[in-house]
Amino acid sequence: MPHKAADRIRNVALVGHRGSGKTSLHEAMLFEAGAINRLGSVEDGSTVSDHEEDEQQRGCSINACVSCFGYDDREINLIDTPGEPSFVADAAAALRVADSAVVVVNATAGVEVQTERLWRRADEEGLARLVFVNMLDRERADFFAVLDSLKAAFGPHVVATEIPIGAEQEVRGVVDLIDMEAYVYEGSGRGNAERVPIPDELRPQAEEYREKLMDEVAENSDELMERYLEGEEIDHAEIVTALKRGVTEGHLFPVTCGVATKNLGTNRLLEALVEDLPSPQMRGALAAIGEGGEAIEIEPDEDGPLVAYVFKTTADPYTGRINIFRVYSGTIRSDSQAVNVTRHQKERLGQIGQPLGKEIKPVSELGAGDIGAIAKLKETRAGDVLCDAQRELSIRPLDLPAPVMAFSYEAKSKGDEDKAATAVRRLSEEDPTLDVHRDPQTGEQIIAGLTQVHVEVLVARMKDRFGAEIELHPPRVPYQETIRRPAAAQARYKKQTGGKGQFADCAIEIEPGEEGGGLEFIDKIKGAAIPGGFIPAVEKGVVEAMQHGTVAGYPIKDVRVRLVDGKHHDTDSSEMAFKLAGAMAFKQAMEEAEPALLEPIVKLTISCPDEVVGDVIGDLNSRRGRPLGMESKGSTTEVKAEVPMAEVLDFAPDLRSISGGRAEFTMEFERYEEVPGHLASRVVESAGAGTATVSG
Ligand SMILES: Nc1nc2c(ncn2[C@@H]2O[C@H](COP(=O)(O)OP(=O)(O)OP(=O)(O)O)[C@@H](O)[C@H]2O)c(=O)[nH]1
Ligand SMILES: [Mg+2]
Repeated sequence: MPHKAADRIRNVALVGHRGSGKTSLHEAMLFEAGAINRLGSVEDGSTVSDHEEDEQQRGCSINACVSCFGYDDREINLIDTPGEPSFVADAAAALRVADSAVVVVNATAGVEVQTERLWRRADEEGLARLVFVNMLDRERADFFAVLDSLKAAFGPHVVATEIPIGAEQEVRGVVDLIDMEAYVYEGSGRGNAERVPIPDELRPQAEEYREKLMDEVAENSDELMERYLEGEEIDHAEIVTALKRGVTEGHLFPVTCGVATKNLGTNRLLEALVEDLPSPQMRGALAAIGEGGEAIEIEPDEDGPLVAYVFKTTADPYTGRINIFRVYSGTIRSDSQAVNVTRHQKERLGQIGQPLGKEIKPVSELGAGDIGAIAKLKETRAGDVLCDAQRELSIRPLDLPAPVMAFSYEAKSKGDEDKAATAVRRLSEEDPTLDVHRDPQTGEQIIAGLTQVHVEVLVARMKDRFGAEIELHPPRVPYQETIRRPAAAQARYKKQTGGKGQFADCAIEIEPGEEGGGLEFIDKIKGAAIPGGFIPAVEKGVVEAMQHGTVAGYPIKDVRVRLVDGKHHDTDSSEMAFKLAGAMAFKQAMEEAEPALLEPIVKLTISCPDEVVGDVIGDLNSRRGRPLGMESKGSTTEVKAEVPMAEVLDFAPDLRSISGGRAEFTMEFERYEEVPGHLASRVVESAGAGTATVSG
């Protein structure tokens, strides 16, 4: 048997800031490796990776895209990811299942916001990394300035293994600092690299950067360090071994460079992938979580029990649901069975395959370390684990930002509600950063995402894929009402129309109750003034009356009601009569109880660069915010504040513009508080007379 697959595979995520050229680089690598015969471009919407129509229209990746292809006797599973923060869930999932990452950086911009965030994620996942400085051909591209920005952001172990030949439009090739050879590129065809001696004028610079590289490489082997310090010659194989150790252990981050759209440097990058980046075997065991929260080591052994983790689900109205998974242990086979241990469901597995963009090449089996796709599983979706038999096993959930940009939505045309509901549900299965629910108080259907762009893309997808059109509105603020002082009332419901009459009488006392307590109903009836059987009816009447407050028609909360007295009639009393009497008594009592309007207060936790803290605080002040404190976390500051919900509906886009997209926040409900008098009248006005009328 040849060596096991887990030695040969490289699972690599391409990550980086939006527009750094990941999709173009993914394309060029596929092309150079011979997996495709035409070099597509993002401009023409012809890349393998951005195969969705909306990706092509927006010129930006929305979904992660996996391509499995062979190179130099190795199997590369390359995952292109979106750089736009709205779609970070896919970048996070890719970093979870990859063994290493290529961080793509724009040579004119250097380290950007999302570069840093994704670098941190890769740290958390313990991933080996190399950097590709792309767009060397652009005006003002500066490889060395970018190298400095990388070192400043990520430490001294970021080290160039290549330097460019020429600059901007004149860029022609790269110098390989390991072998001290140069490559120049002619056109963008496959095999466009020609090996040449290092140009004389670049020699001194190449020597200088080689020395920096060797200093770093030697640190990964004591023996090598000794010989290196004594000035001994060190051969290629030794350097590569030490470099690979440093990269795999996360001590060393090689920096390469090129021009994705010209297929310049991609052959070198492919070499680096197979030479320097770890295989699943080298990455070692996955730490899964057992029943009691204990760690279970899953070894990448293709003869072991099956453990496959689904990291991406796409909902397609034609092909159905497609799940993309990584096998951590064992072998997954076409036309077999598995158990979804997350959902305790058996799954019949049909044809499995290896994706290349949207195409899926059928295969009979995939072993530990590999990545594959499967269509038409019944219950399975991203985050689930497939095994051969039921076992208590889970994988640490992804740490994703909270969906803070909420809208209420409704189907654009009457009769389309079901279609809209299905589309929303299917898309929310695909996207863990999307929250859809019905607000229990306002009754509105809510769709919440990370940003406005995020929600807009989903709304467009609903229309394109499912023909479902929805309209978005700012969500209604779930105001409430309460009372400020005790009051009492007695009410009698009496009717005598012909035969049997209606009679009920009750006396109640009301007072402010505990915060968050809703209604506390206390039965203080003595001597069966109201028979026990009718008392729940009185309470029902109170509950109904509380649904529409007298200030602006919002539900009344936090009231204690004592039923203290009443009268009944042997033949004319009924549940209905007592319900009506209960509601009447409550409404009467409300008139004396000084009703008040309450608004929800949320707690914001904002993480922003130090420079914008002042602006953020200023913005919070203008939203009636109360700062709760600040804490410095490296180069960012965490600001906490309480703010009325009514004031934060447009906070997400505003924070984005204040901070240049560099701030993030989470929002959670805290409590209700009284609306200040001058604002209360505005809420009452906008609630309108209609809602304020009290039914009963
Ligand atoms: N001049 C030049 N343009 C490039 C290069 N690489 C990519 N581009 C262009 O830059 C733009 C963005 O490239 P993409 O490949 O879509 O970037 P991306 O990183 O995938 O972007 P997101 O998916 O939005 O994160 C496109 O117009 C590309 O044609 C390059 O090396 N040189
Ligand atoms: Mg892209």
